[in-house]
Amino acid sequence: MSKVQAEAQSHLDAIASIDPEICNLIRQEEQRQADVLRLIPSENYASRAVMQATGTVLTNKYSEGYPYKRYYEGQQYIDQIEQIAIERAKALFGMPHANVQPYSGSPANQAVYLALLKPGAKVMGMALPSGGHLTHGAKVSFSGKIYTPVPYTVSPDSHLLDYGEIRQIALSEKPEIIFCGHSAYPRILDFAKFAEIANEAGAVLVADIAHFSGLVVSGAHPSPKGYAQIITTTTHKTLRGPRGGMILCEEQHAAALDKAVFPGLQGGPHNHTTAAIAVALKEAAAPEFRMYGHQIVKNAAALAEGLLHHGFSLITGGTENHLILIDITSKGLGGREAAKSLAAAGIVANCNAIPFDTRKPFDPSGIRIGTPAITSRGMKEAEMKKLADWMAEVVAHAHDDKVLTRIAGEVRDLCEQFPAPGIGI
Ligand code: DSN
Repeated sequence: MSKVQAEAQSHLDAIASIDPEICNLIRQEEQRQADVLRLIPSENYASRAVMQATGTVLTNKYSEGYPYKRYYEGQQYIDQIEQIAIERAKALFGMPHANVQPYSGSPANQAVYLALLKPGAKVMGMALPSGGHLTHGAKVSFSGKIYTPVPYTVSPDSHLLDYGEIRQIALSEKPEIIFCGHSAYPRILDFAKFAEIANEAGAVLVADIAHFSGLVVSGAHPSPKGYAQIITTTTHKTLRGPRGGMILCEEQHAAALDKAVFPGLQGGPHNHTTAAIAVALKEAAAPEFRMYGHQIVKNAAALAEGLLHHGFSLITGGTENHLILIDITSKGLGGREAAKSLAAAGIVANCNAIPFDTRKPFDPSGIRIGTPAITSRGMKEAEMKKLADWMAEVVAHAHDDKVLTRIAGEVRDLCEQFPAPGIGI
């Protein structure tokens, strides 16, 4: 039994006796998370404190409503927990109102639609293949089916946002809301420009900062505060909380958004998650978190430099945030093929469409990687150089099991030197 499995034994003892099958799978997942380089940029390691909060009796309680205005009795502790989470969220993001109940990022965005729009209304957002999110008006999502999407793309040449073109589209289409935010755009967003465009077009600006909210609170990415009237985010990506969502907004939208979350979309809030969000927000307010956010960006830059040195083709030529999008076809591989080979070598990424991709979404041209999780383990620039070397070796020997197995062993050795937070609680 490995060290991680031994440690995991004690905190999983009750599951082990009731349901050994599930217990065993959880243990194996813990070991996997300990042993590999997790590069999916939307994933992270929540701290031991955050994980403990999610495993408490708070899961037993129903609390429809908001602090001190509930439909059920017995809320004397739940009210305090949710109020603390709200106050911490407001303080951290500098916004006058916070709702910490959305079950995740998509429900948070759904609440924005429900609060502000009638079906059929025009919504402008970054197109999915350009790096946008499903909920920003993609045809396959509720946002593109119930509302009228007005997509903007990145420039076909530079793959950067073209704010002049975004302005033109906004002025001619007059959408009611404009989403800025992304899940695969490796550059910083210019919130001031977006706000100027939204003002001119008479639209409400919504910043979906799910991917980089941890960078925003640590000062490693500009804040949308003062530009976007509404900010949505998940809590489990760069913010390192539990899986959840939040909405922050100006007072004028507070009542409508609260009503949209409950009773519009959701029933009782997940109180165990709310407590874990409160804990994560406390951690994110600590000075070490500032350093963490900046190190994520430094690591991504170092990794990009290493990859460029090995001749990888990076969308936009590099990165300014936590993620890197690689056109892997220039190495003679498809995105899915490359992701599978990397995973076999202990380097876990996801295949991803690149802007104007000519391949199918299920087997696109790109690989998306990011540094939030490996930075949570304490890895720095030196490890990024090593990682770029391994990635180059993997793509050069993508179907050589001997090479991939050898690298997986080396990756495991490196991982042992950087214990993952929250494993084996
Ligand atoms: N699924 C998330 C991501 O991987 O970016 C976005 O919701």
